[in-house]
Amino acid sequence: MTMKTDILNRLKYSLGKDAENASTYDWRIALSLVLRDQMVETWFRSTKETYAASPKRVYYLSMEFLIGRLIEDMISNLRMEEKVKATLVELGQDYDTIVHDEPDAALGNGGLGRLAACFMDSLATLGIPAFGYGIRYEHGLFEQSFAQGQQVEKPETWLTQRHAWEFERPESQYRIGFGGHVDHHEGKAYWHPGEVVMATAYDTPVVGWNGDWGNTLRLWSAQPAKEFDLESFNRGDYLAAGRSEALARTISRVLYPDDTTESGKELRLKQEYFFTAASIMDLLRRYLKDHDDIRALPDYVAIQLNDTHPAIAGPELVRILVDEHDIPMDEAIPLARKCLAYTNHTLLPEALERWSEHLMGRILPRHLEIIRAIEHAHQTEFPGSPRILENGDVRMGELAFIMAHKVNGVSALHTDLVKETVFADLHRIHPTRIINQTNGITPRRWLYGCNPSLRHLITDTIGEGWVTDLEQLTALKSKRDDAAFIEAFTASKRENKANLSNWTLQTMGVSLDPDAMFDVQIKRIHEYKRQLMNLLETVALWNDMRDNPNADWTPRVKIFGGKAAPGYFVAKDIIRLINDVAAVINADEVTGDKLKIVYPPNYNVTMAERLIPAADLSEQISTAGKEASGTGNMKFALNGALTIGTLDGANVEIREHVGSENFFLFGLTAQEVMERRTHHGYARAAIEASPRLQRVLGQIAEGRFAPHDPSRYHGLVGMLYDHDYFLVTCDFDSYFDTQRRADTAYRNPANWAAMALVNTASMGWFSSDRTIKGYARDIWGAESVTKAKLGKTA
Ligand code: Z2T
Repeated sequence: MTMKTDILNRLKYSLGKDAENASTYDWRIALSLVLRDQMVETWFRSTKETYAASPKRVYYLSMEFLIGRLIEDMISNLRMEEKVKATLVELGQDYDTIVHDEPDAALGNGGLGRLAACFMDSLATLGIPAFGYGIRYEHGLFEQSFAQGQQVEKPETWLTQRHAWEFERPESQYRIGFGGHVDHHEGKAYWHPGEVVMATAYDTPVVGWNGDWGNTLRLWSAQPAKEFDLESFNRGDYLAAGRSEALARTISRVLYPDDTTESGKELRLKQEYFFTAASIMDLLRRYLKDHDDIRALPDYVAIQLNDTHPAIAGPELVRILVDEHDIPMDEAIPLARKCLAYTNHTLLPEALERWSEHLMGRILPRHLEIIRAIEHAHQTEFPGSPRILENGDVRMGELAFIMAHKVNGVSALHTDLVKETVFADLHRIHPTRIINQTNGITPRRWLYGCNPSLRHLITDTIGEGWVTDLEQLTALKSKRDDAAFIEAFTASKRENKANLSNWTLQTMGVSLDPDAMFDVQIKRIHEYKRQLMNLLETVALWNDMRDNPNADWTPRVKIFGGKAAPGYFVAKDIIRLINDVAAVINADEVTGDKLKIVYPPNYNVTMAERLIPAADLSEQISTAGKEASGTGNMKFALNGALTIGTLDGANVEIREHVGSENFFLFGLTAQEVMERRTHHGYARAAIEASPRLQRVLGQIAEGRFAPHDPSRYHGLVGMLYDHDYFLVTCDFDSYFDTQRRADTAYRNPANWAAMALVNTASMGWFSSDRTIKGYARDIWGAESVTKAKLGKTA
């Protein structure tokens, strides 16, 4: 059968529509179902091969999977782009319209969730048998709009449409208990939960490159436990009967919108336990189907904890081993540890999860007992070591560390800081436990998929092997002196910039000059990421341009994108200031097209795929020591943008790979930052030493950008004078000067393009395939089942 007939059949039999009456949505779902059928073949074959090989399986537990759209992944990984395009032409449908109709699966806040999605793509491409486990949130990250420049949040509703990629698994249901009490009889513990909800599995196949391997992303949805309710109901306990239904309705309802700030809410703890417990039960059931010795579990199961959110996995696994398999506590703890590993994603103290013992005891009484046993065992072995239980709190970082056989940081610098700061004492006791695995990005989405013009140029030059072996890009380095190639490389970037300009024109009514430097900062809005410093530099540049309007300025477009956590008021003020400044500068006829600011609302994965290929300059300007890694930084450099950045996170390693001459470095180092904070009045001193900064702060404080509400930004400016914890003021001059060096470099287009090309050609190491091979080798002891086909995996 042809793909055309397949699609028409799906339209007819799955959607009940004929071609005459089908909407874009109908066509999109019909096409998705046809593609899903293809994936199922790979998926079944992989499942069979996994059972036959009985290898170690990897379980990636993550509260977030920031997937974005799936349709283009499916089309390109199945190598069906040409076929789909041709078929849609036959059917009189527009490919782009259909592809863009899919809503983003925005089940994550930022880097941590996107990393999990890149890892799923690499695990499948490498043929490593793996499951991703998470929550099937009914509402993903909120949608952002601006009203008079201020962020407005509204609920995200991706599941009001049919999610064509998933399969509901009513047979994979588990009862998840909460609360109640624990009885002890003859040395055994019996937990009697006070409420129960059901976890139902929804599976999305994740197919790797070429359709060679397929894994599963299994997301849990909460459902009322009906039989339990009926029992309470019959007992006349009407409140208990309703409770499980109410809990079930809320538990998988919505993603918490905080990235690196902890909310400490009871519902959040319930979400964490809900998906962790379901995942552990599920993987144990799978294991016990083919194995009878529970003590061999670590030979077949590797569980990765994506930050501390699933750290309750430690006590949960111990609970099952002790209470259900009668393994003694002192044996159960090290057995569980052999299965578990923990990735730390931040050093920010406000992000480190702690739950009050009181809350933990109320929601998970048996787990609190087990946490005390874990604490006791560790203190007995290492007297005086850091405690899990401190000041009436359960510290999840310490719990995760103590229950993991490996703990990893996400960049070289971050890993050093993990050893020196948050886990310094635990590191002394367990000196081989902390290791580094620098983050990576999938080249399938972040070059092949998002940047077709560069993809074609590269493939025409070096063949297609780079898609699964990104280090092959180094072959492009020799092209830096090839004028024809440089011209083609420049033309590809220009095409992407023109496309972006069309999009901003259509969506925001602003067109951009494709000859201007496109300078992009897209990420969550956070003080440590210093969008404010970028904006202050923009205002300073504007002042200089107006002072000297006839000078030969390098035209710039400043592009911002990102959401603020709804309760993070300083971040929301920064958003409002960006929009207020944009309104004034964009209306200025003196500077005109030489300086523009655009801030498209509702930044998400799909928007990143549009903006990154069109960027000339990538803003990676966090206060040194604060950005654990960054992964956007990698996406930009891979797509031929130059970075302006600090020595923070993975910037350090990016600079080493691309060469310091192809990277705009500025600012204090992590050590200097810590040192500077000990100087009394460092911010005021920095401002007094910088007339340019003084002038900008004066303008903002006077209401230049909010004439009808001149005191609007007094708080923000006052904060810079008095606290400035993130050293915006101290790094400002160095940042401004480095921006002017970028201006100068941009005026030599051939040289700029050569530098950009070296960036692209040097980014092979940042493939998430490399990262996953590192985890497989150093943490999981897992292997590729398809490695014969893929060649080297080491
Ligand atoms: C997050 O995206 C990150 C860290 C978090 O700490 C939480 C969230 Cl939601 C709890 C980010 C880091 O900020 C970023 O530097 C890093 O690249 C990313 O995780 C992936 O490791």
